[in-house]
Amino acid sequence: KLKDLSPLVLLENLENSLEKSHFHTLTSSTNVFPKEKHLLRDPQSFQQRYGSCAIVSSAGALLDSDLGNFIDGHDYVVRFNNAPTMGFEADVGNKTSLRILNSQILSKPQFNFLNSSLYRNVSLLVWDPSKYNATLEQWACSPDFPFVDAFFSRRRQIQDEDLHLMDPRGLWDLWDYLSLHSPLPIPPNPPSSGFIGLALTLSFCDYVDMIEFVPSLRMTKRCHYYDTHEDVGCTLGDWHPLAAEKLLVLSLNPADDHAIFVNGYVRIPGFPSQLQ
Ligand code: NCC
Repeated sequence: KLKDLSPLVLLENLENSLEKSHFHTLTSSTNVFPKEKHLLRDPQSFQQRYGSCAIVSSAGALLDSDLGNFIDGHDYVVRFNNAPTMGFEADVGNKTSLRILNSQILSKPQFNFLNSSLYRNVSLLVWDPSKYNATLEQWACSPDFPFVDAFFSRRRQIQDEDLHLMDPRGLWDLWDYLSLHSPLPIPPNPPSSGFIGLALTLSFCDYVDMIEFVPSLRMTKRCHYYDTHEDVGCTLGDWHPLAAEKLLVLSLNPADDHAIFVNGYVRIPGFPSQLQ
């Protein structure tokens, strides 16, 4: 159980369970979209190594954090969905290397996926949940949100873009790891974009700072730093197994309480075998 495992063992277990899993992006060797398979590209950007990486949660607690310079000082910065930087630079910085997008961003016109500057000149990683144990073919026939046309028409339009799609079975491999290491049963839904980002970056970063993922003393009912909507479910979890993700991240982190609860970040070393 979680409380008996050291941060290093938890991290090794995560690395080992992802190594043998489907936790990667779909490439042109995947036959699931036969007409478009040539449009799926190898994710070379995820094969490069970085020293310091920052994952910027979208939490309301980022407001008034003054963490912008700290975040921008990292070599690689991950953000999520439609979280803006413009107007919030002092608290969240403005550097973006990768944006992780759930499939709602591609499916709902309000997010303006094809035209918004939020999704330009950065690497993009899209995910859409499948049913547990569904095959790739079953998922491709009925994805959770109808994002597929937008994905491939953008690949056609902007050919040199670093745009990738997660294998949805990998999300459940990550869920299995979470479930196995959680003291209580977890909701039967895939992990949040934040936890997907952590699992991805641990394989190519020396260390990963997760900003306001484990809530600091600035915790607020506000869902996002960029809008006024209040919902504690955003921080504690309603659909995603977010509470279990946060407990696990806290257990992986060797940083001191001041860094976590006053400064607002946890620091997790990259996967052990990558650092040798
Ligand atoms: O809210 P969301 O997440 O875009 O946040 C990105 C990641 O930041 C972390 N977070 C966010 C808010 C908060 N108070 N605390 C946090 O720790 C989480 O790790 C989260 O993953 C998502 O994961 O993709 C999610 O997306 C939203 C929504 O689809 C997008 O923001 C677009 O509007 C989901 N909300 C709804 O569907 C209503 C959310 O459940 C998960």
